[in-house]
Amino acid sequence: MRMAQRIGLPDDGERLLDDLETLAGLVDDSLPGWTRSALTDLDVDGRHWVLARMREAGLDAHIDAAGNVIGVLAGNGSGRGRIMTGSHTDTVLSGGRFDGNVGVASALEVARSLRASGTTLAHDLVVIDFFNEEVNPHGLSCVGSRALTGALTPAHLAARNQEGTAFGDALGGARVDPNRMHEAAMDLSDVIAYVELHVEQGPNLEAQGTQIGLVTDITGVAPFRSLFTGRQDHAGTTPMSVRRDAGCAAAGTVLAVETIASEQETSRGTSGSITFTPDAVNVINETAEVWGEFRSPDGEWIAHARERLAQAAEAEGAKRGVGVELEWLPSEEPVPMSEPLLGIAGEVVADLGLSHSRLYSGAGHDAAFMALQVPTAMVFVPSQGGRSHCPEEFTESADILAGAEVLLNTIVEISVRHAVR
Ligand code: HGY
Ligand code: MN
Ligand code: MN
Repeated sequence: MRMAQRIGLPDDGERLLDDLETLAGLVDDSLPGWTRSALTDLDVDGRHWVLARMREAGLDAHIDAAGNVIGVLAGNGSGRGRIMTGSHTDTVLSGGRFDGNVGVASALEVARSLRASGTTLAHDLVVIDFFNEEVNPHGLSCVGSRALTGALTPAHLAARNQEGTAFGDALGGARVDPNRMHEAAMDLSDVIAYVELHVEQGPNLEAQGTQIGLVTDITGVAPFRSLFTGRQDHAGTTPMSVRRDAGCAAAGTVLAVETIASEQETSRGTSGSITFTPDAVNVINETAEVWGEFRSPDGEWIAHARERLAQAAEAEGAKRGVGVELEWLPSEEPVPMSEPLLGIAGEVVADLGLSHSRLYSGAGHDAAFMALQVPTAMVFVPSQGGRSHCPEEFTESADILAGAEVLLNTIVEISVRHAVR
C-alpha cells in the first residue's frame, strides 16, 4: 500500500536528546545511576516539567486525577477519534535514564514534528506520561495506566508496603488524591491505536544486529510477598537441631524460585527483596520477608509456577518449624499486541530503510494495560549489552532518533490509513 509522505524530526532530533538530558538531571544523585522514584518530590518535579514542555509544544495539557500527564494535539476536527502514544518517566532505584523516558520524550517530539511539518492528522494525538509505571514499595506497577483504563481497584489502594502503609495513604507524596483516582478512567472507545516506543531492556536486538524491534506480546507478571516466622535465638548456643530459622526457610524458597523459573527458556523468576529480622550476625532470624515475581509469555506456566512455589515454601517452613505466609500481589496476564498495527509499523520501518525483528517483551509496560482496551503496538530500540534497571543501561542516540522517526511515521500512517476507510 502507498505510504504517506515521510516526516523527519526537526533539528535532527537535537531537542529530543536535550529533553532526555534534562530528565536525566532530575534525579536523586545521592544514588548510583538514575533514580526518580514515583511518590517522591522528584517525580512530581519530573511530571510537572513534562507538563510544561507539552504546553510549550502547543499541546492542551493537564495532569489527571491519577497523576498522568496528558497533552492533546488537536487533529483536523473530522471527529475520527484519537491516537495515543507515551510511556513513563519514573525509574527504578539506581536505574537507567532511558527506560520509559525515551518513550515520553519521543512522543512529545512526534507532536512537535507534526506541527513543524504542518501536518494535521485526521485524529487527535494524545501524548501521555503515565504515573508510577515501575513496581512501587506496595508491590504495584503501572498505576497510571491501570487508572486510565479503569483497572485500578480499592484492593490496589489497600496494598501495603513493608512498613504496613497502604498505597492509598502514600499517594499524598505524589500530589494524587486516592479518593479521586477513579476519575482518571477514560472512555477509550474512540482510540484507534496506542503506540509506545521503549528501549528493549534485553539482549535480542543487539545480538541480532537489528535496529528496531516490533513487539508481538508482553509478558505476564505474577508478583508475590512471603513472610517466614521462626524463633529468635542465640547463634552460638542454639543447637542446629532445635532451631526455627526463618532466614534459612526464606533462603530455601529463594532458591526454589530460581529452580522453578529455570525450567523454561522464556520463564523468569526473581526474589528481588529479602529482609531478615532482627538482621544481626549472631542472632537466628525470627522473621524473613521475601518479595519476588514470576514472568512468562505463557499464562499456564505462571499458574503452574505459583503452585510449585506454594509447595516449596510450605516444605521449607515445615522442615524447620517456621510459619509461612505467601501472598500473590496484583498480577498481569500475558498480552498480545495488534497484528494490523505491527504490520503498518513493519512497512514504515522498511520504508525508512531500517532493519527490524519481531520479539516478545520480558519487561512489563503500560502498553499491556492499554492493549486490553485499544489496538496497541510497541516499538523497541536496542539496549547496549541488553542491560537495564541498572546504571549501565544505555541506548545510542542514533538508535533513539531512529525509533522516534518510526514512532512518528507509524502514527501518521495509522491515521492516514484509518482516515481513508
Ligand atoms: O518491571 C518491568 O518489567 C518494567 O520495567 N516496569
Ligand atoms: Mn519501562
Ligand atoms: Mn522499568
